[in-house]
Amino acid sequence: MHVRGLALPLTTYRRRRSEALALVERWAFDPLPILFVGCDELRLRRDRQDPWFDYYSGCHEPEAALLIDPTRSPQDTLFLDAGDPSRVIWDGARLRPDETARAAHGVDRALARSRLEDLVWAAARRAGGRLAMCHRDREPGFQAESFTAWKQKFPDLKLVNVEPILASQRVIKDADEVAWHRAAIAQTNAGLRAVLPQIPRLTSEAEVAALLAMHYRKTAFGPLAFPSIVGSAVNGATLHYPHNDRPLELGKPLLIDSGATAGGYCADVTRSVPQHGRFDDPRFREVYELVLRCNALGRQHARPGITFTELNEIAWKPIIDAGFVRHHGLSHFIGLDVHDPGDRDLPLAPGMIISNEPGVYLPKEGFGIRIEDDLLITADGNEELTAAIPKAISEVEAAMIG
Ligand SMILES: [Mn+2]
Repeated sequence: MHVRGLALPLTTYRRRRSEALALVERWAFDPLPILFVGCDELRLRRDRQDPWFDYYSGCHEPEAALLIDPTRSPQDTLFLDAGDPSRVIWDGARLRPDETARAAHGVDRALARSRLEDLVWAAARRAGGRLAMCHRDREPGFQAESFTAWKQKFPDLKLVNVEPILASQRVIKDADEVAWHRAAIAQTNAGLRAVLPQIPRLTSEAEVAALLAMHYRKTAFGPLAFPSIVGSAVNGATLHYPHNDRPLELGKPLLIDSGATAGGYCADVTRSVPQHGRFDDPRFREVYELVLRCNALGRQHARPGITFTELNEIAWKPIIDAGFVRHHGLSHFIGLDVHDPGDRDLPLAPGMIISNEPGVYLPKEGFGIRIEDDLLITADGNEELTAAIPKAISEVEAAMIG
C-alpha cells in the first residue's frame, strides 16, 4: 500500500528522535521516555497530522502514537490502529502495525495502539514515574489536549512538558526542510499570480479564497497552511478576519493572507492590493508605501544575533513615528506549524524561517494593510524566500492588470 507522509529521509526522523532524547536527558538530568500522540481520524481529515508527532515520525495515519524510550531496547515504538477489516471498504486500507509499517518508518517496532497505555506506563515507571510530552502553551492544539487527557487518566504519572526543550530542535531547518518551504512558497506564488489578474473581475471574498485554495492544492492535495484571510475594505482591518463571506468592494483595498503547504511545511504570505488593480487612491498608496518601508527594514536587519525585540523596534519605527498603532509582532517562526514553536527571546540563528509582517489597520478609514514575507536566516543575513511574489506597487499592478 502507499505510505503517506514521510516527507523527509528516514535518517532525518531517526536523528531527530535520538537528538530529542539527548536534549531531554540533558535538561532533566535523567533519561526520560517521550510520547507523541497523533491525531484521530476526524481531526486528521479536517486539518492535518499533529506537527509534533509528524516531526518525529513522518506518519500520517490516524490514531497513531510514538514512544521514544531510552530506558530500554527497542527504543522507538510506533503504535498504529490495528483496525477493523470490515472498515476497509469504507475508509480504504490503513497501515497496520506490522513489519511493513516498521520498515517504512524506520522505527524499532510497530505495535497495536491497544498496547500503548501499558507500554507507556511501564516506560514511565522505569523512569521514576516521569513521562515527557509536548504541550504548547502559546497555541495549544492536539498535543496539549493529549497531555491533559493523559494527566487526567494517569494522575500518578509525572508528566513533564518538554515543548520548550524540543522547540530548539524544530526551530532550525535543515536543507530538506528549506526545500519544502521553497516548494510551498512557489505554489503560493503560482496561486497568487493566477488569481491576482482575476480579482478586478471577481465579486466576492469567497471567490478569491476558493480560487487560491484550488491553486494551492493543484499539485498535491494537502492542507492549506491555515484558513485563508481574504478581507475586502474594512474587513482587512481585522487581523485574523475569519469569514471571507462579503462582497468585494469595487476599487477598495483587499488584504489576502494565505499560504500553501508542501511536505507539511507552510508558506505564510500577505499581500494588500487594490481590488481594481491600481494604486490610485492616494491614502491607500501612502500607507502602503509606509508599510513597505517597514517590511524593507525587517528584511535589512534580520540576521543572526538580533532578537525579535530588537528587530521589532527597528522595523515598526516608521509606523509608530507616523502616529499609527502597532497591533502585533513583526515575526513568528514558520515550519510545520504556520506559527511554529520556538523561544522568541533567543537571538536569531541560521536555519530559522521567520515571517516579516508589518501592518497598519485603520477600521475607521475602512481598510487594513499588511505585507508579509518569509525570511530564511542565513550565515550573514537572510534570504527572502517570498521575493518572487509581487510586492512593489509596480509589480502588483503589473500582476493584476498587466
Ligand atoms: Mn504570519
